[in-house]
Amino acid sequence: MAAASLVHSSLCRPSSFLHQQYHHHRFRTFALSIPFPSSGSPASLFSSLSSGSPQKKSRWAPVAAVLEVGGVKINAIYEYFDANYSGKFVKFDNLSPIVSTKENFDDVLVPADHVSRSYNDTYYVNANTVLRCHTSAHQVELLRQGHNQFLVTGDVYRRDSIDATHYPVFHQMEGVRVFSPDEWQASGLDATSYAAMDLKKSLEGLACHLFGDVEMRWVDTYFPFTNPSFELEIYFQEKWMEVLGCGVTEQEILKRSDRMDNVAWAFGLGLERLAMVLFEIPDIRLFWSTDERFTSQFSEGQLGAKFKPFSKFPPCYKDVSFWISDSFTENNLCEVVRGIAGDLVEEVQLIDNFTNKKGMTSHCYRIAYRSTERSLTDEEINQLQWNVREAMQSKLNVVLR
Ligand code: FA5
Ligand code: MG
Repeated sequence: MAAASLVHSSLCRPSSFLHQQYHHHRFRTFALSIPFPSSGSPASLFSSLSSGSPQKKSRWAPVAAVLEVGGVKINAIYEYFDANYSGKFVKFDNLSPIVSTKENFDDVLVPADHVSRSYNDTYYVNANTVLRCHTSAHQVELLRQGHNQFLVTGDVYRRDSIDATHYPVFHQMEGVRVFSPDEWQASGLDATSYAAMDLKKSLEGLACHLFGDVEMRWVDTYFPFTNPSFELEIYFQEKWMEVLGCGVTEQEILKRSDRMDNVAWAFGLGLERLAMVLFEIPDIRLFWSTDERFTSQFSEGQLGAKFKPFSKFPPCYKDVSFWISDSFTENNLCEVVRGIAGDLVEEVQLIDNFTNKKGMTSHCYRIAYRSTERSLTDEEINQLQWNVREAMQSKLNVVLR
């Protein structure tokens, strides 16, 4: 899960300011506000939260072509698992994204003081209810229902940084596979090594199935629910991009679901990130674009399709320096910036950080404004930056320099 510092701020809670601002996006199921681009598409995603809504289809319509992209990549992953595990993986793709803190955190052993539990990282509906920040929230209920091999696909929500590979709403697919003792005993390996080997083999196989020849690497990492834990990175746009987290399930999770004698692996992959590699889509914001020049490229939903950039509009950089307060967090700043500039903000990056003799800390952030669809005028950007500065002062309790 995203590592971010745990600092409390009133801004972390669903605020009436944000609620009013996004009111027109019609969150009908709950009064929770998430700063989404004013261009509209993510709102259609939200309305689908009220499951069974008759309008669901039409709300999705503006991003239909993009979802087609999603449809293709999900099918390709399903195909892989069906082919390699003779259809034994059970698929779930309509579990509610509104889950209890128990499901999202406790059931998967997330410690009480883990950063991901903070209002700074997760969208809380109320003290005991969140918008799931990962599909791992469903692991335990499905294990308890008796499933031993399953895939869970769904929308997940996070307060996070802003750049080409992060967005506050995205999609994950969770995979879980439970082994019985005879499966590893025959191998001569211990249970954990066997599961880790099978996990890496399965995911490398999936990457080959999806991408063919790409450069990838395994990185050791930490998750509260797996040990050992790994991330898979793919070399994309001259950088290593993390596409999934995975590992051998903690025995405690199996114990709690009556699988004392078993071992299991689990993974959670970022579907937009996979699609970015698959279709050479350079920026995650494009998944929310209603621009014909983008959507028309994927309307066929062909696996071999590659994104043809229609033109790259120039970015405009604005720096903002300020003395931080104790409650300052980067996620809060990003939420303020996204709340004002929507999808016109491409990146928010800390470029300078120092503490003076009096112990006051100054940060300088560089905000990159760039539309994926058109050129922005100077006036428009100046106005955005002005509004961002105003909002920073009133919402973040920082002193601009
Ligand atoms: C998790 O969410 C773990 N639940 C994954 C897992 C499952 C590990 C089962 C072990 C066992 P992480 O926070 O790294 O891990 O997110 C998983 C993937 O989601 C990332 O690799 C990335 O592909 C994607 N992702 C994370 N944050 C964002 C974001 N803000 N925007 C888009 N994609 C994201
Ligand atoms: Mg990660």
